[in-house]
Amino acid sequence: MAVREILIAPDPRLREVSKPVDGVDDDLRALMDDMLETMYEANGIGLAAIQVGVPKRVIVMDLAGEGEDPAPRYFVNPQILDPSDDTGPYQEGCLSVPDFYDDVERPLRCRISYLDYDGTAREEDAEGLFAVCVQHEMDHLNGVLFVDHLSRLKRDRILKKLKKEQRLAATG
Ligand code: QAP
Ligand code: CO
Repeated sequence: MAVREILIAPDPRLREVSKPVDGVDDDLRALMDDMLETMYEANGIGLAAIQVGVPKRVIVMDLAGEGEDPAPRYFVNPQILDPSDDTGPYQEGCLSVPDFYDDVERPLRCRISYLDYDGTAREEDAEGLFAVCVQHEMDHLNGVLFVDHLSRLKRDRILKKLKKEQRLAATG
């Protein structure tokens, strides 16, 4: 396993639409292992493959609270089925948008289908933080960031600040 570099917005690669995966093999499991290690090292709860520069429809997640046992989860070719009509706000962040957080309104519940770490097809109901996280990560697979759900003014401000930070970091 290895920690990979997380792409930071406005990196154009984060706008790519990720491609479905043929099936789950050892190479894909190695990618998922790296993604999980990268996510843990950055103190995240969810990570999409494109955030480490790999445009595949793969997500890892761990929603265990502090002091709880790790609960890694893997979603390959995930799909959202019948999102609820009722929506609610949740204060989101993103490892690719470091140190910015804001409320995003999304369906409160949905059903998801996906392949798991073994390649087994699964379906389950999502609500609460799980539903928020799945939808946030699914957005990444379509090149969408949580800041795209904010006003244009807020989004532009955040992306501009991130760009400037990276320019300053690069030039020392
Ligand atoms: C997406 O986000 C998410 O800025 C996952 O300094 C967020 O793991 C789903 C993080 C909220 C549901 C609710 C962000 C860590 C982690 C930061 C993350 C930071 C350190 C974000
Ligand atoms: Co994110």
